[in-house]
Amino acid sequence: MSDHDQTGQEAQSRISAAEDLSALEALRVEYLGKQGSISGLLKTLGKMTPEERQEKAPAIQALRQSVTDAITARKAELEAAELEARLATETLDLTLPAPQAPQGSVHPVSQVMDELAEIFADLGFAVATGPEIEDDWYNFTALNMPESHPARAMHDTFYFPDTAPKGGKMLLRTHTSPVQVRTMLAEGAPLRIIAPGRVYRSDSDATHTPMFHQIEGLVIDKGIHLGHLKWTLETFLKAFFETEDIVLRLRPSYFPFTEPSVEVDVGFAIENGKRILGGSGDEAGHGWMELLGSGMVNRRVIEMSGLDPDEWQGFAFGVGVDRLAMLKYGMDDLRAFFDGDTRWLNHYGFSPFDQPTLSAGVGARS
Ligand code: 2NL
Repeated sequence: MSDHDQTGQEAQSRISAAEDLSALEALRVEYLGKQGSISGLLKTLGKMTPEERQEKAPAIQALRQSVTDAITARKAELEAAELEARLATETLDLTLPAPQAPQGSVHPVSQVMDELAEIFADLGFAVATGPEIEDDWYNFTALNMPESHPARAMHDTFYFPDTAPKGGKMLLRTHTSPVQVRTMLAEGAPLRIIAPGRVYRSDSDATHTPMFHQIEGLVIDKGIHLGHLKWTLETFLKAFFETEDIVLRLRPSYFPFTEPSVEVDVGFAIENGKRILGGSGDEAGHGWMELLGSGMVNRRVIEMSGLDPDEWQGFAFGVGVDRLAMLKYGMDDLRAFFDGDTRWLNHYGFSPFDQPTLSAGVGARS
């Protein structure tokens, strides 16, 4: 056996016996490093005559190749073993419950908005949105409240110092009606929309916050009358409060944007000092609660929204979303809605998985 064969065999057995990557690296340096023994053999080729080199070179190069291959193979083995060992210690039991972590909740106002969108979508209403910063034409004039109209003063409006492009005043919308005017102007008739969103009034006490949420509804079509309004509100309230036992009382009222205008009361009973919706308010131990305002859209509003009032009629209504949430879920302080207190949110908030659906109930709670 030649010297090279012997070196080769010895190297092979030392390499396969290397116990870890650092032992293997030491062997690589010993054989193939700059000062390594095989590197030394390669250097001797330079000093040989061409004939001698032709004779000796193949064996030396074969030796270098076989040692390189052996190191590469052993390295792969050792790395695989190391990975196996690490995986064995780093197991993760995916069947364990998730660890305690801070959890968000859906705000009751958002939940109720989703419930309302679900109910009205089922009745063929689309959701319309628009700007919260308005000009006074969309917020007031188009709704039959011209400059000097006393209702303007009653709205406790937040005005901006700026002037609107059309020359009017800029303001924070006091209701979502301007969204509906914009939608009529943009889309024409027929129309079935709800306009939910934030509205602003400079008013603050136990039952009023300067920002609150309103939802308005608008139907424009041919031959629309108060019967359509009453059926729609009854159907909506039964779905929202998840009971067939809802009795409405329509009272004549006044809004500049509707004619006639109707205030809608809902009957309730008092149980353990709490108001429970249901039954006629005229029974003993019962009462009527004012819930929403509505009416047939004033023909002047239809006209200013770009439609012919002799061709198109409609009804509209408006109701406070925060108030609906309080009534359905039993909160008693409106101001707590906007404090951002996580204890309140943990108590009254909803799971993101409680999606309102008409089949499972719009107000599902986990
Ligand atoms: C309430 C009652 C109401 C409307 C809002 C409306 C919108 C258009 C045309 C006509 Cl575009 N009416 N909305 C109608 C009646 C009542 O709100 O108590 N608001 C605080």
